[in-house]
Amino acid sequence: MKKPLLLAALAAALLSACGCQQSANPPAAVPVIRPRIIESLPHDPAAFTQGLLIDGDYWLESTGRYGHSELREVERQTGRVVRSVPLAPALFGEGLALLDGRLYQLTWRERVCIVYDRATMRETARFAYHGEGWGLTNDDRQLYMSDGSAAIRVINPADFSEIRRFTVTGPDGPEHSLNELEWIEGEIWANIFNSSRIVRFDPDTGKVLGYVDLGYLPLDEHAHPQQDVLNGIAYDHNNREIWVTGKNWKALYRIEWPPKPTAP
Ligand SMILES: [Ca+2]
Repeated sequence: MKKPLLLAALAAALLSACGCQQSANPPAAVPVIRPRIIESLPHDPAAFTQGLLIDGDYWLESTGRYGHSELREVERQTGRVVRSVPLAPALFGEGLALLDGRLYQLTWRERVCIVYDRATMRETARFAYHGEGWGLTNDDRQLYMSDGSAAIRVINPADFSEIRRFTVTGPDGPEHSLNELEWIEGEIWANIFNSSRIVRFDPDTGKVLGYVDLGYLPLDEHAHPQQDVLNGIAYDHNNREIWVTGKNWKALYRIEWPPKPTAP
């Protein structure tokens, strides 16, 4: 087979293997996937989710609002809060990351990152930073932080100094309002504030790799009067599962990953 034909066949096979539903707009170069929901688990509707990650059998969650912010360790299957650490009333909890046995919790406008020992959930340090704190994740070496703009800061976990920063840029320009973050298989996924979309981007360049549209989630089944926007992405490295939730949602949803081919 000649090379162009081989490449064309390869591309067709890859497209077929993806099988995810592609949107006609934006261009096919930036795919939009709408993965199926595989299962759901209970989520505390009093939890104003600002940071979420998975550690074995537990959700680790940072909740927001002044006077209500907490760091929580929650049993995944039942939603039972096993341990919680309240923040001072003047602190608004935001993004959360787990790196080398330490939990890093951002605050919204207070410019302080609280560090905890994962095992004891006791505070061990505080770091200052400039601007607002929104989302936080890591690649096992360094932290990645959002602040509500289109910028991502790469942070040294030893002293919270900024190593570099980049702008998340899609086909229509910078993607603003980047919120909760999750490192997933070499990409970063970010909630876009006030939308049902997640943007996937390259952590080296900030180039947008695709979008996840979750506007179809069956929220009516799990509606809560105080239910707020989609926010919260957690990846289970052991089982290759992706979970999402929202502020004050009654459920967490596992979305199909990797996307399977749809029926012809
Ligand atoms: Ca997360």
